[in-house]
Amino acid sequence: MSQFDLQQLLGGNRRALAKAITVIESSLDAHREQAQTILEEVLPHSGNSIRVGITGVPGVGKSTFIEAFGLYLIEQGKRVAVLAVDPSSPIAGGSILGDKTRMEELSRREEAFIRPTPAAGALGGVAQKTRETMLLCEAAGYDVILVETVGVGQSEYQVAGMVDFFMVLMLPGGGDELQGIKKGIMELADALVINKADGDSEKLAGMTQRQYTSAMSLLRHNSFWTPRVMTCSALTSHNIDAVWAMLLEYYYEALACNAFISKRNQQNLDWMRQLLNEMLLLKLSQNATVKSLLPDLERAVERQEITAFAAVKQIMEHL
Ligand SMILES: Nc1nc2c(ncn2[C@@H]2O[C@H](COP(=O)(O)OP(=O)(O)OP(=O)(O)O)[C@@H](O)[C@H]2O)c(=O)[nH]1
Ligand SMILES: [Mg+2]
Repeated sequence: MSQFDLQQLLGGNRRALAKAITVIESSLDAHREQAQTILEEVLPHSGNSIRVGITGVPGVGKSTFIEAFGLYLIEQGKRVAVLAVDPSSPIAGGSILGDKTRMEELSRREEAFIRPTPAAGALGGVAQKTRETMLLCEAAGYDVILVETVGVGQSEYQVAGMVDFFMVLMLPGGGDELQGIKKGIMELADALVINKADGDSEKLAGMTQRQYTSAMSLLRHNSFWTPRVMTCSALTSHNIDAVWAMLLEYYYEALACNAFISKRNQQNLDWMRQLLNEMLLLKLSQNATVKSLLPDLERAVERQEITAFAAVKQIMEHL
């Protein structure tokens, strides 16, 4: 990236931002070094945003919510970036962009930047690239970063590990096994937001809210923040302002008690450790001697001819 492009990016130029993200997402060897340079250059300009993770089962209304919430934030004078982590999408431009129909107005706004899920493949996977893209968006002056993920797999953990606040969208009613959302994910939640609290469902949403409020109080939370349970309607924008008010409350409380910065520090550290693990594994799997030894060792362990520890020790000697 030229100095000119970097200045453009820092000035909030969307084309320069998109170009930089393309380099970050590229799996070409030639781009890898360039990507590192870009990241090092933007790092000092990153960090000035609220990072919000949004998850929920298909159909809960994530896209509709992001459209309503994003437009509300723009009204409040914010610039909003929307990123997606969808490991099930094999190609870039998959799910979230197909969704631009649901974010039609938002995607047309100058103050919004919407980026689909990156293609899978490289070190650290899809979530890794989203994390880096987030830094670029911050450097380009986006105040709120919304990271969307489908609430069905491992990606929620990765998203929760890169945001300041993690929100789970729910449906009115449900009840049965927390609507297919795993308990582990509820434990990650800083807020449950019951969407579609409108029309005939409004009453039910209120009941669901009370149910989840007591369910959540049974979960252990080792943080200054007690997770909230609230209702909204992405369709009518009812309570969308209350969701933002809650986020701001979290933000100022977290800042005041130092939890904001210490959470981010911890996330940085986790990120590094995860990368280190992956690189070590990669190196190991590329080692020719290890490759040739491995089948025999695995067979020997299977048949209990040697212990697992002895096998691993032999492998480590070749690293
Ligand atoms: N009544 C009502 N309908 C809603 C609301 N929010 C979303 N919907 C509808 O629910 C359906 C699914 O909404 P989406 O926003 O596409 O849901 P999603 O979570 O993004 O779904 P996936 O992208 O498939 O994971 C659409 O028909 C929306 O119009 C709401 O607040 N109230
Ligand atoms: Mg969607």
